[in-house]
Amino acid sequence: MKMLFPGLMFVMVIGFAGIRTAAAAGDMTAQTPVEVKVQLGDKDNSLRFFPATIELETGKLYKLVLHNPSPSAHYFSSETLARAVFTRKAQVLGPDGKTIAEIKGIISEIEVYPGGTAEWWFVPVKAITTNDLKCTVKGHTEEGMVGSITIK
Ligand SMILES: [Cu+2]
Repeated sequence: MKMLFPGLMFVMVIGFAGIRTAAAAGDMTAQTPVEVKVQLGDKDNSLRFFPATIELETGKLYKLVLHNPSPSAHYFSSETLARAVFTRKAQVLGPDGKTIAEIKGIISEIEVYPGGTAEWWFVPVKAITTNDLKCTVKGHTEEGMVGSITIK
């Protein structure tokens, strides 16, 4: 019985170390992000998303890069996507491509101005299929600036 106690302590110490390691590995926001690029409009001012179909998977960290090369401001807006992801941050890039602002908290839509780029870093936590991706600038949805998003 006297010999059993040190052995038990050893098992407990190793056990707690194991729990700590498992918790760190479970931090999905610490992954290297999968980059997905979506262009809002184009130089000819087409009212489209390129691509208009986006496929994602739950549990992976994504860096959704939203670039607007067009002469008009555009929104990237999907209520269903916003409710199916955990947002780590959003970033605004300056003309040299360096981050000039970082926004934390819940994001539901992002407006990108002509020539601008924003990044939305998130981890999808729910499987969805939606056609509610749209640009909410007046008239753009009606002109076809819409898309679909699937999270598997
Ligand atoms: Cu638009």
